[in-house]
Amino acid sequence: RAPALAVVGATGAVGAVMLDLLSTRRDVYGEIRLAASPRSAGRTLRVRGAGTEVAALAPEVFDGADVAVFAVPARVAAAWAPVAAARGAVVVDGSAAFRADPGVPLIVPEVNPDLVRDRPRGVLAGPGCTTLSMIVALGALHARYGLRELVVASYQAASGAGREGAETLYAQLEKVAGDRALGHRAGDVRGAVGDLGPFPAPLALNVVPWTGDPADGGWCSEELSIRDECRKVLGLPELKVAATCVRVPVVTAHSVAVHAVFAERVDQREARDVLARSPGVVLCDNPEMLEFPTPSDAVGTDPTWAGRVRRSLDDPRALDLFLCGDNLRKGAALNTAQIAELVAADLTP
Ligand code: 2RA
Repeated sequence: RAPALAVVGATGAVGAVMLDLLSTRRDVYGEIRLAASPRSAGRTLRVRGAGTEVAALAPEVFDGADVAVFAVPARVAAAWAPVAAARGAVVVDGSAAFRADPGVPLIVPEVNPDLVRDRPRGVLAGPGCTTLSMIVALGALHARYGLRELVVASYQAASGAGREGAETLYAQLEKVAGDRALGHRAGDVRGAVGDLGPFPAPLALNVVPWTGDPADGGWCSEELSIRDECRKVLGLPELKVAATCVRVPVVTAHSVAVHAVFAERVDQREARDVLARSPGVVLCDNPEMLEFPTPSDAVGTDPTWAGRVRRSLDDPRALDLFLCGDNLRKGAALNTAQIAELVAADLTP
């Protein structure tokens, strides 16, 4: 029989994208059951064209499920993934709960698909949305040139901080829209936007060099996560990574400016070809025509968009490039769905 799937967190923002993906990608599942917190349970959502009632999250949800995808906050995943695994489901978790766990492979299907068979705890994880905005392109370049060092600056969208993040940006934009008196004196935007929501500074008419929580040495947690996740996915535990994370007034789709140093000399045309030929990457790099990726063009799409590919002027082994990807699709639901499809294929005789 085709594998049965449980979707945990079906009513959230990432869960909604997951249901859309399940309804539009190749159908590899038998039964699909939906679960969410008791507060959201009881609703009927459409998946594969059929109304499906959302059950309250409980151990029985996983009975008979072969695969369980989790689109929930890390604390919920930490509590419930072991329950699902104990009942026989292979868990695919999109949260941060297990990313650093040495017993849990961190999977990006375009980069390290074979690791899905190595699941000692019955749990697989995907990286965070910022790593996922760049890792497919970087994995392809690494396979050709051998990655040695990364210096990256992120331009992260408000929805990376959840629905509250996107709502806060919209509310702030409404307050400042059309006011030409703003943006000339220190603090005038801060005074105008009102509630900062999940951000430490105004996001409208501004950029904020901080995402996540404080970490040692002045880093923010997202910067350390990017380092850890790139190392783990690429299997490069010594990779040098310096990240600066910045929140920008974009609703959805993260961007990353990358300086990547390789073991070998790079060639601009060949690097573009490598990216253009890589599944999951679209090359959009026509500088003469001022064509390059932007988040407002990448939003709602599946691939990583790559452009501004240049050989560094001062290092023939280094490339500079600009990448964009939808943080709710490849950055969350799509990567989880792709991993689950690999598991389903592995479970299907
Ligand atoms: C964000 N939490 O804040 C996401 C990144 N993983 O954009």
